[in-house]
Amino acid sequence: MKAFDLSVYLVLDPQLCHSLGMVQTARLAVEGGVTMVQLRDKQASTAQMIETGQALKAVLASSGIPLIVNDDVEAAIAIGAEGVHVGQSDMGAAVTRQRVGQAMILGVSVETEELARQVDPSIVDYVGIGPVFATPTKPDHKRPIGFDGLARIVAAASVPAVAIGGLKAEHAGKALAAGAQGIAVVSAICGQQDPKQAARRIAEEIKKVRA
Ligand code: TZP
Ligand code: MG
Repeated sequence: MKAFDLSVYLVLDPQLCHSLGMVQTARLAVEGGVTMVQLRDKQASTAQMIETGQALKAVLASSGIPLIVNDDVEAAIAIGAEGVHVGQSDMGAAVTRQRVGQAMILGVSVETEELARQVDPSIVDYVGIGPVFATPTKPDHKRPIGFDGLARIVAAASVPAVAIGGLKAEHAGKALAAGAQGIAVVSAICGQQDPKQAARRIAEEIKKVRA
């Protein structure tokens, strides 16, 4: 059984994280209580992904928190990352699974109920669902789904889900009420003056909602 916790899922973005850098941001966010970390850098070469990923791996080593690599399967394997996340425009889930083997965590982005229904739980470990809200972090995002859309898409998926898109600590309650296991955030942590405190706020909110 693959152990992972989608509660507070940090997605690193090199632009938004640029003041502290992705590695230092991740270090602080882990201290604050994030439960998953994804390296997402759409511009980076595989060599750059590997370099950053190895530094992230070192930061996460003692924490037990999985490192997930967005899109670049080759980099994910080279880094020895715990997982890989692919979008609808990336390599398909089945091909990705073949490449990474059974042990790696495989996440897939889904934006509609139809895509959620197509997710094969023997291949995919979790889905990222969004954007809940419009967000400048991903300029090419699909139409926002809101919490109602989130609930419908979560219900259509046969694997655990994490919500994404414009989410802040105060949205944790609604995301969990819609059936998501947690929230995935970029700008709520990356580029914040105090990423540790920002992560802690989200982690505490999730804890409060679950209590
Ligand atoms: N996928 C859907 S929305 C999004 C991604 C990667 C960006 C989320 O960023 P933010 O800053 O948390 O709104
Ligand atoms: Mg992708």
